[in-house]
Amino acid sequence: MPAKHLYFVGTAGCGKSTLTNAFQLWLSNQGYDAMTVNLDPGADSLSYAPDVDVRDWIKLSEIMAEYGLGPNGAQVAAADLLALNIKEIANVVAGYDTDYVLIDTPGQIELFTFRQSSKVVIDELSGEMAMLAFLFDPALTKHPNGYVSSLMLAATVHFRLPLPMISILSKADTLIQDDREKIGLWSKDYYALFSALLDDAIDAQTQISVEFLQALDAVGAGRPIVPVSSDSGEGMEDLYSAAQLVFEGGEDLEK
Ligand SMILES: Nc1nc2c(ncn2[C@@H]2O[C@H](COP(=O)(O)OP(=O)(O)O)[C@@H](O)[C@H]2O)c(=O)[nH]1
Ligand SMILES: [Mg+2]
Repeated sequence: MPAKHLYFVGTAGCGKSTLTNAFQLWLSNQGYDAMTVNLDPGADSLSYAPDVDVRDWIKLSEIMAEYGLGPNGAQVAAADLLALNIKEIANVVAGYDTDYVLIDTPGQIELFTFRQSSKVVIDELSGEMAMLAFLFDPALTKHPNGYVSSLMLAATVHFRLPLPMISILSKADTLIQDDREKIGLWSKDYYALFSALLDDAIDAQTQISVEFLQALDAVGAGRPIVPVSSDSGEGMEDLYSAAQLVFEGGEDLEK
């Protein structure tokens, strides 16, 4: 059985690194073998020690000095250098005998989503058994317009990176029960989200949100969201089940 590769993707600060670590601990406690890979060359300080760390190959400070770049230019160069080094990194990862490879992606989502190099990275690193977990940031997602914005971002990521994807409501412990129920309902029922949008003052932003939502509905971008908290540990089993369903049941890779 080849290792299952799970990429954690989402906006800066949405909780990718923390969840990579928390989910590895949870899997280990359940008796599974799981390893972690940090793919973010720009990570200043990580809250955990990854098993394989791209910073052993690519250092942002060295790229800045060598090419005379500022931090943003260096991040972009690093994303492309990652593709040049990925064969070697993938060999190191493949040397681990493990069930799950948990991959922590760059803090800035555009570096992973909008660089052609990411497709090379995913191909080399993970082969067939790979999927994305897109993390919805709760602070944004609890407002109807913010939910639609997050959904558009998730749809963009899914469109760019042709892997099956599940939706995670990150940092669920920071939400009151009412907001969690609301978000859960919106993720299952677009009509509930439509009516929440229309409950707000109907300004230009709301009108655009409604139109985007209709388009997203038409392409079937929605999927039930899984609330997870790295702090309280809740939702880890649901995350595992959702991932297993994709890995074993097989969401159509072309979708
Ligand atoms: N309350 C709470 N805070 C979290 C959780 N996950 C992450 N955080 C905090 O959110 C911040 C950003 O997390 P991080 O994992 O570095 O985000 P990343 O940029 O997506 O990798 C950190 O201060 C974390 O401690 C969570 O489940 N609950
Ligand atoms: Mg991070």
